[in-house]
Amino acid sequence: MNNREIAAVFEQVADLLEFQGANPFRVRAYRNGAKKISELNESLTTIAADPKRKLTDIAGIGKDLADRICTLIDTGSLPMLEELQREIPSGVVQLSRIPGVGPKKAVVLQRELGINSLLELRAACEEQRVRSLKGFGAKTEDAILKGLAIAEEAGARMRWADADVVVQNLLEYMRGAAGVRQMEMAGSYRRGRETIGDLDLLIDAADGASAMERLADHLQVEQVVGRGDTKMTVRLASGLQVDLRVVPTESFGAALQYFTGSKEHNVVVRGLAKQRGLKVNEWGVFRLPAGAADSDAKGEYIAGRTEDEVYAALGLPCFPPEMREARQEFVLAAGELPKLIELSDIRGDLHMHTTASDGQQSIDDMVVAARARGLEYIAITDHSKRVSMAHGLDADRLRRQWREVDQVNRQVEDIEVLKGVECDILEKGGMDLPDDVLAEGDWIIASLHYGQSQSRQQITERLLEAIENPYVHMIAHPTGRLINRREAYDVDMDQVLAAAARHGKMLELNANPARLDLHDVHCAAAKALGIPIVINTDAHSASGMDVMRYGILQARRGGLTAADVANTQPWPEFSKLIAAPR
Ligand code: DGT
Ligand code: CA
Ligand code: CA
Ligand code: ZN
Repeated sequence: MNNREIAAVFEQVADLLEFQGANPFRVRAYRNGAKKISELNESLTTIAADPKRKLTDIAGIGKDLADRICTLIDTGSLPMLEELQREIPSGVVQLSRIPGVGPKKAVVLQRELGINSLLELRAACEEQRVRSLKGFGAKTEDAILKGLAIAEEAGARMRWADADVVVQNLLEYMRGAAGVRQMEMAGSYRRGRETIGDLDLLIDAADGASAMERLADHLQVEQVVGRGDTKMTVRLASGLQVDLRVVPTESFGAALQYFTGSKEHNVVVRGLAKQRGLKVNEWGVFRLPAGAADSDAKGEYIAGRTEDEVYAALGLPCFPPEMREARQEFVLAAGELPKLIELSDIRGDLHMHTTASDGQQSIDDMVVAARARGLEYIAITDHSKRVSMAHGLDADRLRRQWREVDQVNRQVEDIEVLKGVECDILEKGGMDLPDDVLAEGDWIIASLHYGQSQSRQQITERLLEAIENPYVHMIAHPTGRLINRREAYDVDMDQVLAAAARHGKMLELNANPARLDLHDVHCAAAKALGIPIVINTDAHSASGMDVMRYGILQARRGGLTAADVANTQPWPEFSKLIAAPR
């Protein structure tokens, strides 16, 4: 964690403590600490790692805060904050973040008016109930309304995996509407984007009005934002907005194509249509009378029932939705589109943790889980000792674990179990375990968990050094970003990719929905350089292996085929890939 992130955690703690009405001195200690930290010129991680220095020597950092800083650096989270978050309704924390509200006012709004969500806050402001509160007034009310607009503008985008839960529930429910003939979720959800702004639901139904009625009645619907004859917008309790469109059967494919997007993809599609004297919109593909000004002329309907039909009318293949970003797809369409990777192509999972470090289950449990998912090989890759809060393994413990892995592997006939490790790349550079230890493993992952706020040059050099280490097979989660939570560390990915290609090393696509790291564009860049990608779950429990499908979606957005992904290879082939002379 870098200073800015630690400061943000302390600010959050202060907000929550204040909300709880805690001792103001305690609240101030956290706020002060946050302020001091954000003004520091030196990384807390560096100071904490130096045995000759103490965090408490920093002005404004007492024993209490110093301990919490250590916890944050070691684990990336703070149990105290998590507990506070459990106790305090998240809606109220949300309130306090609205510009013009703040924690003090949030407390009053919650206590006096029972407001727990942004929607309730907006309603209260619009009904002018806020201005009558002591210390608020009409000006404050206005400021809060403006603040709400800003917050909505910045509106958090939901991770795909979280949106997927909402989508599955919604589709299941809407299938119960009368006379539904076809139903699809279009938009960024269908394209498998990392985050989703809103949901775009298309329904072809005998009775559109009753489909809209059913959506309005959905328990998850907090507000019907707008409603027309064929279009309705609702906001769900999760904050996600859903645009429902009722579409005639002969236009369903055209609407699906149109509302799947992306906008950029559709711009190119319309351009190509125009070259053929055609016009394409959400109602269909139309042939224009010769010499007609395309925007006005109606034209003759020639396609629209299915997406296949729409693209075919334009002389284009039906692009998988994940490809529709106006990147490479129109170039690829000149030949045959690549057959994108599917979940069933995966044969191995090469990043997972057990109780030896921060996992929740044993090696045997993970083998059982792998078998249930049809895998042929797995690697046990617990953390190395640097990750002290995860009880990372030193050389002795790792060697003992590897003997156990060998034993399990001998007993298990149907699955190859590899002796692996997720070895930290140290802040000062170099690996957390000596080469002679790494040499005894089957599968060595290098990853960078600490010193993430270092300069671009430092981080890049640390990664390059790991790639050059003859015993390292793969770099895990190469950019370190956490979606909606933490930016990637500053790294020169061009150099990392070039080095991986030069040294024949693999790069991970970590399938954890919070990571999805590599990004799609980097997957495409790696593919172009012939770098094998490995899609791993980084499972910390048996069920953790279920995230593989998110990684597959991301790989598809990167245009990867099974051949581009090393862990689609059968075990005999994969074993050759990793046994190459070092
Ligand atoms: P999101 O919701 O921000 O995650 O991203 P999308 O791609 O789902 O965007 P959204 O919901 O605004 O619209 C869905 C698709 O509908 C979009 O990819 C293309 C199409 N679309 C929507 N509005 C327009 C528009 O004004 N012009 C054009 N050409 N296409 C649009
Ligand atoms: Ca959308
Ligand atoms: Ca939309
Ligand atoms: Zn891991």
